[in-house]
Amino acid sequence: MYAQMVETGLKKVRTEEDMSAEEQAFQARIDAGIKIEAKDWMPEAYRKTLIRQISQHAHSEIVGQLPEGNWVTRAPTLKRKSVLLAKIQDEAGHGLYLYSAAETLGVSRDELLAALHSGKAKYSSIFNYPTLTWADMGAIGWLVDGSAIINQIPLCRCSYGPYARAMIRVCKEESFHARQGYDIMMSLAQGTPEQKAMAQDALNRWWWPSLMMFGPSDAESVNSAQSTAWRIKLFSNDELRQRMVDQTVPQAEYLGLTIPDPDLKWNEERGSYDFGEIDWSEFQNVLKGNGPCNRERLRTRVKAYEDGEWFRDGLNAHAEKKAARKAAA
Ligand code: BYC
Repeated sequence: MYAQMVETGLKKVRTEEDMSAEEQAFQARIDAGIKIEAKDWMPEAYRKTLIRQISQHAHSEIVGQLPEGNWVTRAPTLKRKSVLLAKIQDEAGHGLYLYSAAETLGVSRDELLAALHSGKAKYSSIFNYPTLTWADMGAIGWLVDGSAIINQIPLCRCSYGPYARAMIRVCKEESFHARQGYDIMMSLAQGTPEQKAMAQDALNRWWWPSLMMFGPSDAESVNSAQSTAWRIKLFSNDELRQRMVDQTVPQAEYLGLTIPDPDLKWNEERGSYDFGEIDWSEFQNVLKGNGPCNRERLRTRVKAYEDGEWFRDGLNAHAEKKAARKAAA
Protein backbone atom coordinates (compact mmCIF):
# COMPACT_ATOMS: atom_id res chain seq x y z
CA MET A 1 0.00 0.00 0.00
CA TYR A 2 2.81 2.41 0.88
CA ALA A 3 4.99 1.79 -2.17
CA GLN A 4 6.90 4.90 -3.14
CA MET A 5 5.42 7.49 -5.46
CA VAL A 6 8.54 8.05 -7.53
CA GLU A 7 11.14 5.57 -8.73
CA THR A 8 14.41 7.44 -8.48
CA GLY A 9 16.23 4.70 -10.39
CA LEU A 10 19.10 4.72 -7.91
CA LYS A 11 20.55 1.34 -7.18
CA LYS A 12 23.99 2.59 -6.09
CA VAL A 13 25.79 5.86 -5.49
CA ARG A 14 26.90 7.55 -8.72
CA THR A 15 30.68 7.48 -9.04
CA GLU A 16 32.68 9.89 -11.16
CA GLU A 17 32.97 7.32 -14.00
CA ASP A 18 29.15 6.98 -14.13
CA MET A 19 28.72 10.74 -14.45
CA SER A 20 28.35 12.89 -17.53
CA ALA A 21 30.30 16.16 -17.66
CA GLU A 22 27.12 17.98 -16.61
CA GLU A 23 26.68 15.71 -13.61
CA GLN A 24 30.31 16.15 -12.59
CA ALA A 25 29.91 19.92 -12.67
CA PHE A 26 26.71 19.58 -10.64
CA GLN A 27 28.46 17.41 -8.03
CA ALA A 28 31.33 19.89 -7.86
CA ARG A 29 28.85 22.68 -7.03
CA ILE A 30 27.32 20.55 -4.28
CA ASP A 31 30.76 19.69 -2.90
CA ALA A 32 31.63 23.40 -2.84
CA GLY A 33 28.51 24.06 -0.73
CA ILE A 34 26.72 26.05 -3.46
CA LYS A 35 22.92 25.83 -3.23
CA ILE A 36 21.01 24.33 -6.15
CA GLU A 37 18.06 26.50 -7.20
CA ALA A 38 14.86 25.53 -9.03
CA LYS A 39 15.97 26.74 -12.45
CA ASP A 40 19.44 25.16 -12.28
CA TRP A 41 20.20 22.01 -14.21
CA MET A 42 20.00 18.93 -11.99
CA PRO A 43 20.18 15.17 -12.55
CA GLU A 44 16.76 13.61 -12.88
CA ALA A 45 17.44 11.30 -9.93
CA TYR A 46 18.30 14.29 -7.68
CA ARG A 47 15.02 15.95 -8.67
CA LYS A 48 13.04 12.76 -7.99
CA THR A 49 14.78 12.14 -4.67
CA LEU A 50 13.87 15.63 -3.53
CA ILE A 51 10.26 15.27 -4.67
CA ARG A 52 10.09 12.00 -2.74
CA GLN A 53 11.52 13.42 0.47
CA ILE A 54 9.91 16.88 0.42
CA SER A 55 6.45 15.54 -0.45
CA GLN A 56 6.72 12.83 2.21
CA HIS A 57 7.70 15.56 4.63
CA ALA A 58 4.76 17.78 3.55
CA HIS A 59 2.28 14.91 3.90
CA SER A 60 3.67 14.21 7.38
CA GLU A 61 3.00 17.78 8.47
CA ILE A 62 -0.59 17.64 7.20
CA VAL A 63 -1.41 14.17 8.51
CA GLY A 64 0.42 15.12 11.71
CA GLN A 65 -2.40 17.56 12.48
CA LEU A 66 -4.84 14.71 12.99
CA PRO A 67 -3.61 13.06 16.21
CA GLU A 68 -3.52 16.45 17.95
CA GLY A 69 -6.80 17.63 16.41
CA ASN A 70 -8.35 14.87 18.51
CA TRP A 71 -7.70 16.91 21.69
CA VAL A 72 -8.63 20.48 20.70
CA THR A 73 -12.16 20.13 22.08
CA ARG A 74 -10.92 18.42 25.25
CA ALA A 75 -7.94 20.59 26.22
CA PRO A 76 -8.03 21.14 30.01
CA THR A 77 -7.97 24.98 29.93
CA LEU A 78 -8.69 27.79 27.48
CA LYS A 79 -4.98 28.66 27.42
CA ARG A 80 -3.95 25.09 26.59
CA LYS A 81 -6.62 24.98 23.91
CA SER A 82 -5.47 28.16 22.17
CA VAL A 83 -1.82 27.07 22.31
CA LEU A 84 -2.69 23.66 20.84
CA LEU A 85 -4.78 25.27 18.10
CA ALA A 86 -1.91 27.59 17.18
CA LYS A 87 0.47 24.63 17.00
CA ILE A 88 -1.85 22.64 14.76
CA GLN A 89 -2.25 25.67 12.46
CA ASP A 90 1.55 25.93 12.27
CA GLU A 91 1.65 22.33 11.02
CA ALA A 92 -0.70 23.25 8.18
CA GLY A 93 1.64 26.13 7.34
CA HIS A 94 4.64 23.78 7.30
CA GLY A 95 2.79 21.53 4.87
CA LEU A 96 2.13 24.51 2.60
CA TYR A 97 5.76 25.72 2.56
CA LEU A 98 6.86 22.18 1.78
CA TYR A 99 4.31 21.56 -0.98
CA SER A 100 5.45 24.87 -2.49
CA ALA A 101 9.10 23.76 -2.29
CA ALA A 102 8.18 20.47 -4.00
CA GLU A 103 6.27 22.35 -6.73
CA THR A 104 9.46 24.18 -7.69
CA LEU A 105 10.70 20.78 -8.92
CA GLY A 106 7.98 20.54 -11.55
CA VAL A 107 5.34 18.47 -9.81
CA SER A 108 1.84 19.80 -9.09
CA ARG A 109 0.19 19.90 -5.69
CA ASP A 110 -2.76 17.96 -7.12
CA GLU A 111 -0.43 15.13 -8.14
CA LEU A 112 1.18 15.07 -4.70
CA LEU A 113 -2.16 15.04 -2.90
CA ALA A 114 -3.51 12.32 -5.22
CA ALA A 115 -0.49 10.15 -4.31
CA LEU A 116 -1.18 10.69 -0.59
CA HIS A 117 -4.90 10.01 -0.90
CA SER A 118 -4.44 6.83 -2.94
CA GLY A 119 -2.02 5.46 -0.32
CA LYS A 120 0.90 5.51 -2.77
CA ALA A 121 2.96 8.16 -0.97
CA LYS A 122 4.50 7.72 2.46
CA TYR A 123 4.19 9.99 5.47
CA SER A 124 5.96 9.69 8.82
CA SER A 125 5.23 6.45 10.67
CA ILE A 126 4.74 8.33 13.94
CA PHE A 127 1.37 9.75 12.96
CA ASN A 128 -0.21 6.30 12.76
CA TYR A 129 -0.39 5.98 16.54
CA PRO A 130 -3.46 7.00 18.58
CA THR A 131 -3.61 9.90 21.07
CA LEU A 132 -5.35 8.31 24.05
CA THR A 133 -4.99 10.95 26.79
CA TRP A 134 -4.20 14.66 27.19
CA ALA A 135 -0.65 13.67 28.22
CA ASP A 136 -0.12 12.54 24.62
CA MET A 137 -0.19 16.22 23.60
CA GLY A 138 2.75 16.73 25.93
CA ALA A 139 4.61 13.64 24.72
CA ILE A 140 4.12 14.55 21.05
CA GLY A 141 5.42 18.10 21.51
CA TRP A 142 8.35 16.97 23.63
CA LEU A 143 9.39 13.80 21.79
CA VAL A 144 7.99 14.08 18.25
CA ASP A 145 8.57 17.78 17.66
CA GLY A 146 11.81 17.49 19.62
CA SER A 147 12.92 14.79 17.16
CA ALA A 148 11.67 16.87 14.26
CA ILE A 149 14.01 19.69 15.29
CA ILE A 150 16.98 17.33 15.48
CA ASN A 151 16.18 15.96 12.02
CA GLN A 152 15.36 19.32 10.44
CA ILE A 153 18.05 21.71 11.71
CA PRO A 154 20.58 20.06 9.36
CA LEU A 155 18.03 20.31 6.52
CA CYS A 156 18.32 24.13 6.78
CA ARG A 157 21.78 23.59 5.26
CA CYS A 158 20.81 21.00 2.64
CA SER A 159 21.82 21.50 -0.98
CA TYR A 160 18.43 22.43 -2.43
CA GLY A 161 17.73 26.14 -1.80
CA PRO A 162 13.90 26.16 -1.65
CA TYR A 163 13.85 23.20 0.79
CA ALA A 164 16.63 24.63 2.97
CA ARG A 165 14.88 28.03 3.20
CA ALA A 166 11.50 26.49 4.04
CA MET A 167 13.18 24.59 6.87
CA ILE A 168 14.45 27.75 8.59
CA ARG A 169 10.99 28.97 9.49
CA VAL A 170 9.72 25.45 10.18
CA CYS A 171 12.51 24.92 12.73
CA LYS A 172 11.75 28.18 14.54
CA GLU A 173 8.14 27.12 14.94
CA GLU A 174 9.10 23.58 15.93
CA SER A 175 11.05 24.90 18.88
CA PHE A 176 7.88 26.55 20.22
CA HIS A 177 6.07 23.23 19.67
CA ALA A 178 8.65 21.27 21.63
CA ARG A 179 8.54 23.75 24.51
CA GLN A 180 4.75 23.63 24.72
CA GLY A 181 4.95 19.83 24.87
CA TYR A 182 7.56 19.88 27.62
CA ASP A 183 5.48 22.43 29.52
CA ILE A 184 2.49 20.07 29.48
CA MET A 185 4.71 17.21 30.70
CA MET A 186 6.09 19.44 33.51
CA SER A 187 2.59 20.31 34.73
CA LEU A 188 1.53 16.69 34.71
CA ALA A 189 4.75 15.39 36.26
CA GLN A 190 4.42 17.92 39.11
CA GLY A 191 0.69 17.28 39.52
CA THR A 192 -1.26 14.58 41.34
CA PRO A 193 -0.02 10.96 41.32
CA GLU A 194 -2.68 10.20 38.69
CA GLN A 195 -1.43 13.04 36.46
CA LYS A 196 2.17 11.89 36.82
CA ALA A 197 1.09 8.34 35.92
CA MET A 198 -0.61 9.74 32.80
CA ALA A 199 2.63 11.46 31.77
CA GLN A 200 4.60 8.23 32.34
CA ASP A 201 2.08 6.24 30.32
CA ALA A 202 2.36 8.69 27.40
CA LEU A 203 6.17 8.48 27.53
CA ASN A 204 5.93 4.67 27.55
CA ARG A 205 3.78 4.66 24.41
CA TRP A 206 5.59 7.40 22.40
CA TRP A 207 9.23 6.63 23.18
CA TRP A 208 9.91 3.77 20.76
CA PRO A 209 7.80 5.13 17.87
CA SER A 210 9.71 8.43 18.25
CA LEU A 211 13.02 6.61 17.83
CA MET A 212 11.62 4.91 14.72
CA MET A 213 10.84 8.29 13.14
CA PHE A 214 14.50 8.68 12.23
CA GLY A 215 14.15 5.85 9.74
CA PRO A 216 15.80 2.43 9.44
CA SER A 217 19.27 1.77 10.84
CA ASP A 218 22.12 3.03 8.67
CA ALA A 219 22.81 -0.51 7.49
CA GLU A 220 19.24 -0.76 6.14
CA SER A 221 18.87 2.81 4.86
CA VAL A 222 18.77 2.43 1.08
CA ASN A 223 18.65 6.14 0.25
CA SER A 224 21.26 7.46 2.66
CA ALA A 225 24.46 7.04 0.63
CA GLN A 226 23.29 8.95 -2.44
CA SER A 227 21.36 11.55 -0.42
CA THR A 228 24.50 12.18 1.62
CA ALA A 229 26.62 12.56 -1.53
CA TRP A 230 24.10 15.14 -2.75
CA ARG A 231 24.06 16.87 0.66
CA ILE A 232 20.35 16.33 1.05
CA LYS A 233 21.27 14.39 4.18
CA LEU A 234 24.05 15.78 6.37
CA PHE A 235 23.79 13.22 9.17
CA SER A 236 22.79 9.58 9.13
CA ASN A 237 19.58 8.16 10.60
CA ASP A 238 21.50 6.52 13.47
CA GLU A 239 23.54 9.64 14.24
CA LEU A 240 20.39 11.74 14.61
CA ARG A 241 18.62 9.02 16.61
CA GLN A 242 21.56 8.92 19.03
CA ARG A 243 21.43 12.69 19.36
CA MET A 244 17.74 12.46 20.26
CA VAL A 245 18.39 9.87 23.00
CA ASP A 246 21.29 11.86 24.47
CA GLN A 247 19.24 15.04 24.54
CA THR A 248 16.04 13.51 25.90
CA VAL A 249 17.25 11.26 28.72
CA PRO A 250 18.28 14.18 31.01
CA GLN A 251 14.96 15.90 30.22
CA ALA A 252 13.08 12.77 31.35
CA GLU A 253 15.19 12.66 34.51
CA TYR A 254 14.31 16.29 35.25
CA LEU A 255 10.63 15.40 34.90
CA GLY A 256 11.10 12.43 37.24
CA LEU A 257 9.91 10.05 34.52
CA THR A 258 11.48 6.76 33.41
CA ILE A 259 12.43 6.00 29.82
CA PRO A 260 10.85 2.60 29.02
CA ASP A 261 14.13 0.91 28.08
CA PRO A 262 15.85 -1.45 30.55
CA ASP A 263 19.00 -1.43 28.38
CA LEU A 264 19.43 2.34 28.51
CA LYS A 265 22.70 3.26 30.18
CA TRP A 266 25.37 5.93 30.02
CA ASN A 267 28.44 4.82 28.09
CA GLU A 268 31.39 6.64 29.63
CA GLU A 269 33.74 5.73 26.79
CA ARG A 270 31.52 7.03 24.00
CA GLY A 271 30.17 9.92 26.04
CA SER A 272 26.58 9.02 25.12
CA TYR A 273 23.80 6.59 25.98
CA ASP A 274 23.57 2.97 24.90
CA PHE A 275 19.98 1.99 24.26
CA GLY A 276 17.94 -1.14 23.55
CA GLU A 277 17.08 -2.79 20.26
CA ILE A 278 14.29 -1.13 18.25
CA ASP A 279 11.47 -3.43 17.14
CA TRP A 280 11.91 -2.95 13.39
CA SER A 281 9.09 -5.35 12.57
CA GLU A 282 6.69 -2.84 14.15
CA PHE A 283 8.19 -0.06 12.00
CA GLN A 284 7.88 -2.11 8.80
CA ASN A 285 4.34 -3.03 9.68
CA VAL A 286 3.36 0.64 10.09
CA LEU A 287 5.05 1.48 6.76
CA LYS A 288 3.02 -1.24 5.07
CA GLY A 289 -0.16 0.52 6.20
CA ASN A 290 -0.92 -1.76 9.15
CA GLY A 291 -0.22 0.56 12.10
CA PRO A 292 -2.96 1.23 14.66
CA CYS A 293 -4.34 4.28 12.81
CA ASN A 294 -3.13 4.16 9.16
CA ARG A 295 -6.54 3.54 7.66
CA GLU A 296 -8.30 6.06 9.87
CA ARG A 297 -5.73 8.77 9.07
CA LEU A 298 -6.11 8.33 5.31
CA ARG A 299 -9.90 8.16 5.51
CA THR A 300 -9.97 11.42 7.48
CA ARG A 301 -7.60 13.19 5.04
CA VAL A 302 -9.58 12.10 1.99
CA LYS A 303 -12.86 13.18 3.59
CA ALA A 304 -11.42 16.60 4.52
CA TYR A 305 -10.25 17.03 0.92
CA GLU A 306 -13.62 16.03 -0.52
CA ASP A 307 -15.52 18.21 1.95
CA GLY A 308 -13.38 21.17 0.89
CA GLU A 309 -14.20 20.81 -2.81
CA TRP A 310 -16.90 23.54 -2.76
CA PHE A 311 -14.36 25.96 -1.28
CA ARG A 312 -11.68 25.21 -3.88
CA ASP A 313 -14.33 25.54 -6.62
CA GLY A 314 -15.31 28.93 -5.18
CA LEU A 315 -11.70 30.14 -5.14
CA ASN A 316 -11.17 28.99 -8.73
CA ALA A 317 -14.40 30.63 -9.93
CA HIS A 318 -13.37 33.87 -8.22
CA ALA A 319 -9.88 33.74 -9.76
CA GLU A 320 -11.35 33.10 -13.23
CA LYS A 321 -13.80 36.01 -12.90
CA LYS A 322 -11.01 38.32 -11.76
CA ALA A 323 -8.79 37.25 -14.66
CA ALA A 324 -11.68 37.71 -17.16
CA ARG A 325 -12.43 41.20 -15.76
CA LYS A 326 -8.75 42.14 -16.02
CA ALA A 327 -8.57 40.84 -19.59
CA ALA A 328 -11.73 42.80 -20.55
CA ALA A 329 -10.29 46.01 -19.06
N1 BYC B 1 8.11 6.97 8.33
O1 BYC B 1 16.59 4.99 3.09
P1 BYC B 1 15.85 5.66 4.17
C1 BYC B 1 9.82 14.75 11.45
C2 BYC B 1 11.12 5.32 4.55
S1 BYC B 1 8.29 14.11 11.14
C3 BYC B 1 7.77 6.55 7.10
O2 BYC B 1 16.58 5.97 5.42
P2 BYC B 1 15.62 8.50 3.59
C4 BYC B 1 10.90 13.84 11.77
C5 BYC B 1 11.87 6.15 3.55
O3 BYC B 1 11.04 7.14 2.98
C6 BYC B 1 7.80 15.04 9.79
N2 BYC B 1 8.68 6.17 6.17
O4 BYC B 1 15.15 6.98 3.56
C7 BYC B 1 11.42 12.98 10.83
C8 BYC B 1 12.33 5.10 2.58
O5 BYC B 1 11.26 4.70 1.72
P3 BYC B 1 11.17 5.21 0.18
C9 BYC B 1 8.37 14.36 8.59
C10 BYC B 1 9.96 6.23 6.53
O6 BYC B 1 14.66 9.31 2.81
C11 BYC B 1 12.42 12.15 11.14
C12 BYC B 1 12.59 3.90 3.44
O7 BYC B 1 11.85 4.10 4.64
N3 BYC B 1 9.75 14.71 8.48
O8 BYC B 1 9.94 15.91 11.33
O9 BYC B 1 17.06 8.60 3.25
C13 BYC B 1 12.96 12.20 12.40
C14 BYC B 1 14.05 3.72 3.74
O10 BYC B 1 14.56 4.82 4.54
C15 BYC B 1 10.38 6.68 7.78
C16 BYC B 1 10.45 14.39 7.37
O11 BYC B 1 9.93 13.82 6.45
C17 BYC B 1 9.40 7.06 8.70
N4 BYC B 1 9.68 7.48 9.94
O12 BYC B 1 15.51 8.91 5.14
C18 BYC B 1 12.47 13.07 13.31
C19 BYC B 1 11.90 14.84 7.39
N5 BYC B 1 11.71 6.63 7.83
O13 BYC B 1 10.84 6.71 0.29
C20 BYC B 1 11.45 13.90 12.99
C21 BYC B 1 12.53 14.76 6.05
C22 BYC B 1 12.14 6.16 6.66
O14 BYC B 1 12.51 4.99 -0.46
N6 BYC B 1 12.85 13.41 5.71
N7 BYC B 1 11.09 5.91 5.88
O15 BYC B 1 10.06 4.38 -0.37
C23 BYC B 1 14.01 12.80 6.05
O16 BYC B 1 14.85 13.34 6.74
C24 BYC B 1 14.26 11.42 5.49
O17 BYC B 1 13.39 11.21 4.40
C25 BYC B 1 14.08 10.30 6.54
C26 BYC B 1 14.28 8.93 5.81
C27 BYC B 1 15.12 10.44 7.62
C28 BYC B 1 12.70 10.32 7.16
